[in-house]
Amino acid sequence: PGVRPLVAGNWKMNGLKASLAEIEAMRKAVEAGEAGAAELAVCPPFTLIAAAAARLEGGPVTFGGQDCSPHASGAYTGDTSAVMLKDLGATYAIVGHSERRTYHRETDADVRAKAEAALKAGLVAIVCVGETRAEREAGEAIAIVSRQVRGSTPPDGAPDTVVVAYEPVWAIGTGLTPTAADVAEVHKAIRALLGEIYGAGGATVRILYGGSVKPANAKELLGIDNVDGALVGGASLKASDFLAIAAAY
Ligand code: G2H
Repeated sequence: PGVRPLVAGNWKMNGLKASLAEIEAMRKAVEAGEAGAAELAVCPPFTLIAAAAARLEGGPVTFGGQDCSPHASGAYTGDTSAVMLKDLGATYAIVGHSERRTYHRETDADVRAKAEAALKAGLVAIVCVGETRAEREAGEAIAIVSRQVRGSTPPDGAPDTVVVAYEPVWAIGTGLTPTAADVAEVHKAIRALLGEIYGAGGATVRILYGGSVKPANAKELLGIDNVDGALVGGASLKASDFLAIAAAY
């Protein structure tokens, strides 16, 4: 609905110093007008964010963290706060990615607390939701995703401080993607819920699709109604693939 699409790269626990060259290549390509109309964002691991920030400063490519603490600072060994990300010039914090929900047992309430911390720090929260294969096979996809959206989004945010990313867990890193009809159905349900939560603002919250997005399927997936961009994992590590996805816009 007239919003600028967002193509965000989630590097997960991938990337070493040498990968900064990919980030430089992304900036160059976007500055040269080779990346289409979408906003490009990259979320490298925390170890690379400061160096990425230096390379992206003043340019059109935005960046963010893959997680943030619900706290602003303090005795939380190993954690990184949204305030710290903002301090480096970040725009986004991904929260509630299914890998965090699974491996770190994050609940909807945990994810909402992180999203609220992100907003408080002046970041945009990319709130991830998605059903497992068993949940989809049991016909529960919409119910699960609805529960996650209701429970994980910050009620005071939106439309431009919240992004929702729908990532069916069974499509993540597997090469499997849902049918266009399945994606359309879930995104439509999320759109309706966002209207309930945020009122008129819900219409312009960006809803991203994530899960095995690659150059070969980007055009189809990104052309679906209520799909306002993509959260890209594996295919965001190489600038050429990432840019080819963004070129769908
Ligand atoms: C889903 C996605 C990015 P991939 O997790 O968040 O990863 O594109 O590798 O499936």
